[in-house]
Amino acid sequence: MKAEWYDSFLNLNYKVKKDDLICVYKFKPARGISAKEAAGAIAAESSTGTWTKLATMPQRRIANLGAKVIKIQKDYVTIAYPLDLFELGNMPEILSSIAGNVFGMKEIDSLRLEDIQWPDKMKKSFKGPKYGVQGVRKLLKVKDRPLVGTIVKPKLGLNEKEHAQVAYDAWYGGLDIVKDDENLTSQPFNNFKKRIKKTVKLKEKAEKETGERKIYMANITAETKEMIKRAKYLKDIGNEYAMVDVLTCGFSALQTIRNEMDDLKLVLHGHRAMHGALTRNKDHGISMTVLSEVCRLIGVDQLHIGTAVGKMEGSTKEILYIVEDIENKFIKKQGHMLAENWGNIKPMFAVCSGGLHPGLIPPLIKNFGKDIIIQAGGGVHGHPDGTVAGAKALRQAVDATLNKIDLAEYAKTHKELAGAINKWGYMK
Ligand code: CAP
Ligand code: MG
Repeated sequence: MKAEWYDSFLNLNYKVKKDDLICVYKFKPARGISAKEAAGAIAAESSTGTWTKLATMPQRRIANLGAKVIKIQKDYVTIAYPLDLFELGNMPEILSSIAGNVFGMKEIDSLRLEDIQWPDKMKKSFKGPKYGVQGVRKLLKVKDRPLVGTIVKPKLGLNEKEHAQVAYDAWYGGLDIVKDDENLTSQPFNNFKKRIKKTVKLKEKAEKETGERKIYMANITAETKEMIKRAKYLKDIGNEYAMVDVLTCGFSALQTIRNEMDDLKLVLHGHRAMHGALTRNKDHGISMTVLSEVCRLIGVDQLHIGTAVGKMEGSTKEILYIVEDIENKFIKKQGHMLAENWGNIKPMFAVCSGGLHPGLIPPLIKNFGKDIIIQAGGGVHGHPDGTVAGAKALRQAVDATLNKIDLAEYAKTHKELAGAINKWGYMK
């Protein structure tokens, strides 16, 4: 049965208003459905419409409130959403509109939210990162080289004392950052408070011995009130960072935690566990670009975005676009991706992680530049001579790359790096 009024959401001559939110979707109409019908359905169901005309429709014109299909070009449809459709500062509501029911409709075979252009009034209703790239660099006193870090491995199973020792070895070996893994919270074998206490104590020891600032990104992921309690504990014990699994926690909880950071003043590290369920299928779901923009607006200071050279899916082209989109003030229109002016929303630090080891550092820095946070777990703790050597090898690979020295050449005088590239090889 043909829906009655979806085509009234088509307005290809519509003149976009400065307060409109603009979305680009990649779409494939279902069999027997025209591109216009499918596009109208997306606009209707993501704004004011439903499949049949309504007796409850008020006399006054609310058509202006409805979303408008402004462009259909090959596989892409562009839709303009009047600002009044949304509650400013409420990310869950905004996503329930533009990324809600639309993915389940029979009118489409597949649908992917590719990019969003955010109106200024909406951007101003979010806090953005408290620290961002420059704030994190200032905290660590590292001016322009990539930050290097590790994840304590194995991701689960170590007790608090073992965890703290692995972290200490990584810092002692020269790494800036140690983080908990995305699924380590407060399990029977590793209690949150005990872990933090032991690890922060050894962080301070490593800082004294190396003379360098060190960072511990402790995972507070839990029920929202519990997350706030854990963040307060980190603050009280003098730890500067908290880590949150942004998707499994949800954007409502993430906004709550970001609000708490105004008082607690912790840096927020965002892990994107579960993103693949949304981002992996290039025809259906939500792009990592959109998830990154949502996190920048809400105010995560740094976010995992991929490596292209490591173990996780993601192309150099897509990841490079995301690095530019989250770290720059202006982003130009590129193909079907929209231009953006981030105004006063601070740049969010790009985190490259997943299957990295010293041998992959040259292409990583060549592709994405120096404003990245490099995280290697197996690539440090899997070093044949252990964590301290693994940490040294990662730092050495960064130093060699920044000084444009071939890794094999540099390894001749740096045995830790030699150990790493003998085991894992290297890319130029
Ligand atoms: C990396 C990692 C990170 C992934 C997440 C892991 O460990 O700790 O969670 O990087 O993926 O558990 O796999 P390794 P992404 O260094 O040992 O691979 O950054 O793509 O979100
Ligand atoms: Mg992990």
